[in-house]
Amino acid sequence: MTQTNTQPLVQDFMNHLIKGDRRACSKLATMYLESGHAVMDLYENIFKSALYEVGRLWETNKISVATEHMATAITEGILNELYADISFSKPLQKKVVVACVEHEKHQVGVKMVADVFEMNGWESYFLGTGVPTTELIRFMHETKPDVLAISLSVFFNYASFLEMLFQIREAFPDLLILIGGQAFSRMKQQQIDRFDHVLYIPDLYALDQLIKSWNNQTA
Ligand code: B12
Repeated sequence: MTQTNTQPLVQDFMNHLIKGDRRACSKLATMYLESGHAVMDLYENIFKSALYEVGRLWETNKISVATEHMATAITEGILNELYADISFSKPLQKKVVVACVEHEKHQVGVKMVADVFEMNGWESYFLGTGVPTTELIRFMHETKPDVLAISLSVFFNYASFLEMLFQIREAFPDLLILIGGQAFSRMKQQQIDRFDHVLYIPDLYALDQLIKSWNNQTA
């Protein structure tokens, strides 16, 4: 694989997104993969960077809410298209439930998280946004995951996160919970360490390493 300066590609991808040019976005993603990059690089270096930039444009009123929604919808569509091209490791008998904190509306990042688990041979159940915690718990009783992965992007949903954690802990006292998302990114490690069996993971590369280390232990 050749090293690429991704900044021009991010800019191109973002311009296509805000123009609503799905075909150009899809083509850029395919070309990036064909040039030897991994799906995870595409997610981290192109999609994430472009969406963060979309967020900055929206925050500074340079694009409308509608344009921002369109940009996200296109990216999610491409994630779904790419699913067929992802190369998966040999299936392991490991399961993860992947969900958002109740009231949280951001699901693109955590959808990528589900894909990274699958790439590593895990079965992932991606629930996305809007699942009440009681229903999540019911689902987990049925599926009996080895790990729960949850995402929180906006800090004002932090109280919902604490409430959710409390309810999940009552039902699953020892279950390992991975947390991630922008709401945690500026938090001090001590604030996270006070929760038992909870690990904060900043990005897909760190997640991939962690899953690989678990898989090696059980191999
Ligand atoms: C698209 C978008 C939306 C869409 C989401 C639609 C959807 N289907 O997801 C909609 C329009 C619904 C939305 C709504 C809002 N949004 Co918004 N949104 C965005 C935007 C532009 C992109 C989000 C995204 O997909 N990013 C790309 C993904 C790949 O990145 P990521 O989420 O960080 O995920 C990565 C890591 O964090 C990590 N990760 C994430 N979760 C997890 C979980 C685990 C377990 C692990 C291991 C890792 C992990 O993995 C990913 C890959 O590295 C961001 C801008 C930004 N900086 O992200 C704003 C942004 C997140 N939104 C913001 C805000 C303020 C809002 C609103 C409050 C706006 C409003 N006034 O209504 C509402 C909140 C609604 C709610 N209750 O949640 C702020 C949040 C600020 C904050 N941290 O508090 C941001 C940062 C924009 C900004 N600059 O101000 N938004």
